[in-house]
Amino acid sequence: MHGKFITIEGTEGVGKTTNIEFIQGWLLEHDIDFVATREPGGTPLAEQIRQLLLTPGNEKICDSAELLLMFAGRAQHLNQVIEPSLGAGKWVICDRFTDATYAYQGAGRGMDSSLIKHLEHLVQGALRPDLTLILDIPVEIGLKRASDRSAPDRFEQEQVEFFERVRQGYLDTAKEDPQRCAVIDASQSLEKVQLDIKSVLEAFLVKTKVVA
Ligand code: Z5A
Repeated sequence: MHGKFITIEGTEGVGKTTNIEFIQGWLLEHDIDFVATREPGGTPLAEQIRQLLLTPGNEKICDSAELLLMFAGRAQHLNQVIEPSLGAGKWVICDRFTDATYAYQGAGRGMDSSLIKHLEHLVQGALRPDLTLILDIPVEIGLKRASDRSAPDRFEQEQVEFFERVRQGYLDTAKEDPQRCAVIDASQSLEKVQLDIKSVLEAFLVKTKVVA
């Protein structure tokens, strides 16, 4: 049996890392075998690409190089981790995936979404997440949470307007694909956010069992 592919998305500091830990606990409780991973990254090579992408440096990375590096890492990650795990019946929980490319490189940087779609088909074929949790929060709150936690990476040095476009990009994706995407209000207390996540996961599990 093929495993399920769940992705977690959102702008900076929405609580993806925190809530992935919660999701892992929920999967253990339900005796579901899983792999937790992230993008950019997830394999040694893709983690090196992540370093190139996130570390602020002297050479400006042009938009098309940034886009291609995202998909280079993703191709390796799919080949080495995501596809084999799903094929072995495991669930894959991924901190960001291609919706982030539409949001950051597409809505944020202004790159043509048809170009992103083309690369998506090239790298992923028909593979898409089964469920995507979009944690949504006003940009200033997320940036404050992220800056309280650690020094800014290359993306976090962008202006607020960039993150506003990214946030809107995610909300547009959720509108276009409501069957797959669930938007969670991440400005609530952590307990409330996790109750909402749990109810989305429980509904997904029921649907999965009905379809199986
Ligand atoms: N990127 C891209 O451009 N294109 C792509 O295709 C892909 C990625 C895949 C790396 O992402 C960067 O790559 C990302 C987009 C780009 N931009 N950046 N930067 P990342 O996922 O590694 O990094 P991130 O987005 O910056 O995530 P983050 O800063 O690690 O935030 P987070 O994981 O969402 O949040 P957190 O660490 O769980 O929580 C932040 C703090 O808030 C922490 O202290 C928590 O305790 C606190 N927190 C969490 N939830 C709450 C609630 N509900 N209330 C109060 N406090 C909370």
